[in-house]
Amino acid sequence: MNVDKIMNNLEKKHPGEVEYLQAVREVLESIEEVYNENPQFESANIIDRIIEPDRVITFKVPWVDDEGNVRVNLGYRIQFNNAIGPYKGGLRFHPSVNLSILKFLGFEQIFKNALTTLPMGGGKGGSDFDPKGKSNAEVMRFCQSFMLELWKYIGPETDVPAGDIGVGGREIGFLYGMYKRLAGDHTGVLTGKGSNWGGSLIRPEATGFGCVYFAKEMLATRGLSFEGKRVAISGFGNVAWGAALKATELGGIVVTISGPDGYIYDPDGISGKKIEYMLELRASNEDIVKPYSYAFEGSEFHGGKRPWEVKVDIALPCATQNELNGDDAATLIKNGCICVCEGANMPSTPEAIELFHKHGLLFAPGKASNAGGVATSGLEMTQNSMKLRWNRQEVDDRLHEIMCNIHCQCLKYGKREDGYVDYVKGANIAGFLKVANSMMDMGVI
Ligand code: NDP
Ligand code: 2IT
Repeated sequence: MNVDKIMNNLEKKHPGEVEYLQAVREVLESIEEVYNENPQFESANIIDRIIEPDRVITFKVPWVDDEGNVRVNLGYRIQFNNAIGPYKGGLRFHPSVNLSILKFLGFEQIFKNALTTLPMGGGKGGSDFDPKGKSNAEVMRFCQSFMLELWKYIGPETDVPAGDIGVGGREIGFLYGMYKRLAGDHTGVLTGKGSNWGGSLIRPEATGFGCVYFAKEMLATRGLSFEGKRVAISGFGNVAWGAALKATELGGIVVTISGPDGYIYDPDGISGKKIEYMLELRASNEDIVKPYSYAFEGSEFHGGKRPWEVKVDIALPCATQNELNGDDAATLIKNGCICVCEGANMPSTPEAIELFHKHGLLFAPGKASNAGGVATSGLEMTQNSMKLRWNRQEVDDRLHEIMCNIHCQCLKYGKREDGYVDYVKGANIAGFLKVANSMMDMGVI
């Protein structure tokens, strides 16, 4: 395989799709060796077939705001690959959403879902709609209009969307209500549903919990644990919240959270009611973390900055893509950080990852360490199909087991001769082999 040649061609076909190209390059570079050892992949042209989505659906979403103005947003669903199960992946509502971002997320989702051990293909969707400052009624009307188009393309055995940035329990409720009305049935077409109407317990916490379970396994390879460790978390959304809860429960001291306006440093630790306050902040739709510094004495707000300048042992980036660059990585390393475990999708830039590897840090890519969210979505689908419901402990135990399993897969394919584990390589190879071998079994379709 000639990665540069493939990437040059892809760049020509999709100029300017930087996030998508970044994600594809990372995977190709990791799997190059394994790919070359398996000539059957080349004869079946697996690479060209796996790097392009099966289909890209785009549509307009007209809706009426509270003042009676007619607004139009763009809606998307990328059905990337369904070799191992129905397309599965979240919906993102954020003004930055574009084709490149959704294609990168959909591409990552293929391998992440393969790692979960559950039968789920990869997909992603969303809109450039900005939920910030919108009323409940506006969000509902937008979601209903979005689903009016999307419902034609999804189904419990076809494509099962869920949440992501800007899409939480409230949005899933509005989307599901509209789907139910249009389709006339009550099937598990979305995950992240409310627990009264088919949602799985632990799904809200799952991504953050899973990320911390994964970090716990990584630390254990060096005889370490969360106990007494200082932890920097970025973001203050769903993933950051779950990660803060579990890291604290395991004895870690979470000292930062962040938003687009800056970060909060709380040397006493963000625990107990402070974590619950994160939910209030998020629900306010204000998009800022600054009010935390008024609510809790001793905490500081650092405007326009990112939390990676704080001296910590463990960093959990849980906000968004490319939010931790080479300079941030150098600062974390200088300050003695030992472990970086991604809760978000692709938060570390390639330069940052290179530095983490060079300096021997424990580093986990999101497709392995944040897979707990989609894994628990998979468990929600299972419960929906069986028409029953597991208790919290049962779901949490399965989530924990899945995260340990993903960790083992990374060790299997990522351990170097000197003992260092390249989790990026491990995750990419394990995910790729499962999908590529499944594609081989099914012929050229
Ligand atoms: P939320 O909407 O709950 O929170 C997202 C957080 O990231 C907010 O703090 C948000 O602030 C911030 N953020 C979003 N976009 C930007 C941006 N362009 N610049 C700076 N900050 C930004 O989303 P989640 O917690 O669900 O998602 C966080 C990350 O985790 C994403 O990368 C997502 O893809 C990933 N993820 C989510 C899963 C899930 O189950 N929810 C599963 C696996 C991964 P604001 O919105 O105010 O800009
Ligand atoms: O990035 C992700 O894995 C998610 N946003 C969760 C997707 C899902 O289907 O639960």
